[in-house]
Amino acid sequence: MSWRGIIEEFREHLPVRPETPVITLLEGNTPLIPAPKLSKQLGRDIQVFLKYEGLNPTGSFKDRGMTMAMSVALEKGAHTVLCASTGNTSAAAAAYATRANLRCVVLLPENKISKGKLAQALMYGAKAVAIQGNFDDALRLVRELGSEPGFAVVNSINPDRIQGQKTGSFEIINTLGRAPDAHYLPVGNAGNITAYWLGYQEFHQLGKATTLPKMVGFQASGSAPIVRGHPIEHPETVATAIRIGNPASWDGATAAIRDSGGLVDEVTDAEILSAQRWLAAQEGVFVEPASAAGIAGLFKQLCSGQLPSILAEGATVVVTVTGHGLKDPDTAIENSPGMVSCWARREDVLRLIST
Ligand code: AN7
Repeated sequence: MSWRGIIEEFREHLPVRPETPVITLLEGNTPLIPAPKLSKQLGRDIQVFLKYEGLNPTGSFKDRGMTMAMSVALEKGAHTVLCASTGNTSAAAAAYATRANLRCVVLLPENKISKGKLAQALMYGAKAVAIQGNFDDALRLVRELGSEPGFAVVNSINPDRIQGQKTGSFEIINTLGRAPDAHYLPVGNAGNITAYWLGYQEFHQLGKATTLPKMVGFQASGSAPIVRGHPIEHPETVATAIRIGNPASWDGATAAIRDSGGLVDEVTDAEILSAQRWLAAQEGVFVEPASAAGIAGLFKQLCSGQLPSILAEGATVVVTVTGHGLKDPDTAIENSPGMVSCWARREDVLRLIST
C-alpha cells in the first residue's frame, strides 16, 4: 500500500480520534540517506545517515507537526489558524490550512524570511503580516491573539505539533531496525529536539528499540540562548530559520539533552555555511543553512578532538537535515563560487573548464 501520511501510518501513537478529520499532504516517509563521505571523514567506522526532511510536501519537517495541528484545529471548530514563523512553519501552516479550508494568518519578522518560504506562504494563500520585530516578538503576539474566538495557534507551543513531529524518530527506528547511538539536529524554537526525544522514548517503551540515542543539538552562535543559559534579546544569524532568542520549548530541549546524556553547543555562521556547501558538493544533499547546523556541529567536534567522547567506534549517527536548500536560494548563491562567463564557442568553454 502506498504511504498515507503520518497520521494514518502512526495513528495508534497519536492523539487523534476516529472522528478527527485527517488533513494531510502525505507528509513523512522521508529518506534516511547514507552519507559515506561524511562517515569517512569522521573515521572509526562511524556511520552517518541524513534524515532528509526537505523532501516533505512543503520542503521541511514542519509538515509532520502541521498535519496534526491542522486536523485537531478543524475538529475543534476553529475558523482561523495563526502562527509566528521564521518561514517554514508559515509555509506548512499555509498549505495545510488550504487543505482544511481554514483562514491562515502568519506573522513574519520583517525582511528576515528567505525568499522561498515567503513565496510559499503567499502562494498557498495565507494572510502574511510583516512584524517590525523578530520571531520572539511575533510569537509573543501570537500568544496574545490566540485567545480570540475561533483562532487556533499552530506554533509548536501547540502540543499537537510536537506529537506529529515525533514520527521522525519512529521512521528512523523502523528503517534502521534500532535507534541510532546519537541524533544530531539544529535547535531554534526547540520543538523538534523535544519531539524526536519523545518519539525515541515512546518506541523504546514499546520495545521497538532497546536503546536510546544521545540527543545533540546545535544553535547558531548569534542565536544560542540555550547554550548561553539566557534569552538573547537581538538574535542574529545567516540561518534565519533558527534566528530565535527565546525558544518556546526550552525546557523540552534541556530535558532531552540531560536525560539522553547528550549536549547542546553552538556553531558560527561561517561553520554553518561551509557545512551547507560541503554537504551539497560532497554528498549531493542540498539543505538550507539552518539545516546544516548539525553537520557543522559534527565537523566542529571532529576538529576539536571532542568527537571520541561522544561517539564510540562504529557508532550510528542520524543527522536531521530539516529543510530543503531551495528554501533560501539567495544565501546559497551568495556563498558559492559563482559562475564563469564566456563566449558561446566550444573552445572557449573547454579552455574555461580546464582551469
Ligand atoms: C529548517 O518556521 O521556528 O528547534 O518558525 O525552519 O524545532 O524550532 C523553524 C525552525 C531547524 C529549528 N531547521 O527547529 C519556524 C521555525 C529549520 C527550521 C529549525 C527550524 P525547532
